[in-house]
Amino acid sequence: MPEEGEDKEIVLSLISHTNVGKTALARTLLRKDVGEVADSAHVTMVPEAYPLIESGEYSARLWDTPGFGTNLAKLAKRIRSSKNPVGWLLHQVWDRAKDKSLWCSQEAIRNVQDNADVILYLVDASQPPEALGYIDLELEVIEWIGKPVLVFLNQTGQPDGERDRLAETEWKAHLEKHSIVKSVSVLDAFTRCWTQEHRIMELASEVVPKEKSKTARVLGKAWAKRNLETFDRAVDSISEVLVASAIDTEALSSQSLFDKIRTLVVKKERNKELDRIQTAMYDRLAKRTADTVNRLISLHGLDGETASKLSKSSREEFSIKRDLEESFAATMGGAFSGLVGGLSADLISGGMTFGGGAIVGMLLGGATTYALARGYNLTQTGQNMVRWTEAHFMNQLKFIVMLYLAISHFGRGRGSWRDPVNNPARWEKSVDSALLEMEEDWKRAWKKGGASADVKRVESLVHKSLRELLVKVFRDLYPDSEEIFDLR
Ligand SMILES: Nc1nc2c(ncn2[C@@H]2O[C@H](COP(=O)(O)OP(=O)(O)OP(=O)(O)O)[C@@H](O)[C@H]2O)c(=O)[nH]1
Ligand SMILES: [Mg+2]
Repeated sequence: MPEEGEDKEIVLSLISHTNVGKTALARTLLRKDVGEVADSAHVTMVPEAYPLIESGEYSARLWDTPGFGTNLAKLAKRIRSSKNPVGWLLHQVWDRAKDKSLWCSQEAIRNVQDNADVILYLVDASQPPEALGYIDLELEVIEWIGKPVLVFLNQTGQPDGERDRLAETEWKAHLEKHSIVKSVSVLDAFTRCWTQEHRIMELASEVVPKEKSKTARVLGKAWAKRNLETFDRAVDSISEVLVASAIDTEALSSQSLFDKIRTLVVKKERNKELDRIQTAMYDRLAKRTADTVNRLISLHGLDGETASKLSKSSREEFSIKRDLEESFAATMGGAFSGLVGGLSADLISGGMTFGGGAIVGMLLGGATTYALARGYNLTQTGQNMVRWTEAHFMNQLKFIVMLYLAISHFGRGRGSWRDPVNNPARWEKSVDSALLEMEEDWKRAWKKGGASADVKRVESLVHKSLRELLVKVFRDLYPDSEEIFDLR
């Protein structure tokens, strides 16, 4: 319930030097292609406000504004010597076309003065603080107006928590002289994680006037909850695809798998039944995975789809990948190691039809090629059934979790979804350690699968373990946001 004397609306303004990424960040936060994004000065010419989040009677708006221009610095002496620098700046008459740089600066200043409760001041962190001389004057202008500033470091590159902490420390030290700067944190329009977004409002709640602090707190919570709902839907989708793999089986006719493989190896003939099984299982896996990835992409407010064709490079990589032979030899206990080369060559020249399965090869490069190769490693589960091996199932799990992390970090401001070429090593480390901790849970989930699975039981084990796994990973990667997962 709103309280007496409180102000139920909060206004955040994106302010920065031109071309730092205000509009890109607005797109990422709003999950909408607002305004125009381009790599040149003064792309945004008119300030515009967008609804950001609401909860009951509380609401927040986000302003995207024209950037401060380079020419402002030329007036630094004049501005600083004025008795009323802000008044002076606002009363100059600058031509929109001829004095674009100053005209845009004036628009930014007007927005700070007239609209903002809190300034989200963006900094291009790809440059060292000393290289960006314009920042001091811009912050001084905001300081004269007296609105609180939250500094966000943009353009940081691939997510990397350790590097981010260092950058924050460095920038904090550099900006210490500006008392108006209340916090400095990384929030990259291209690579931020959704878990970090609601922190903006939490930080705002600490710096807004008293009558707005509850508003900011309520909205921070609503923002976190909105993102958490997406998370829970993502967990549902990923669980579905994993359950489908855990229970996926193919019947095998009377001759044993082992004999079939031996025939295949010794005679160097293709076994039609094994081909059919491999193809059918891969096709199903590939289709399920592609569908799920596309669902996750749109669930996260992104455009585009995962690539549906095997890229030339990963096709080539596949054909020369030694792991295929190694994993195959390992499965067969090394019995046929001398012959396996012939077999793999045979399988490859036999022309695997990956169909939509291409995406699996596409997305994780080498790691996935290995995962695919291990798919030959089908297990004999009863007399006549084969299913994915536990190891392959675990590869599938890791594969989709890594992709989900990539989607979680992909900001809409970056454009349409693009499959990752590689993922930060830090994610891999975090996922591996969470998987190791939960090894028994996942083994149990896989064991419960197969042809005669109690599907409900598998679903509940997979769903619970998956949520737990992802929460562990996010808590590890983003300790500042960990309380988000306790909200319900
Ligand atoms: N690598 C990287 N590039 C970014 C990021 N944010 C924005 N960019 C790029 O920086 C350029 C400028 O982005 P905009 O969002 O148009 O910048 P702006 O601050 O709104 O610029 P003006 O409206 O002209 O003041 C574009 O080429 C963006 O693609 C980011 O987080 N990382
Ligand atoms: Mg812009």
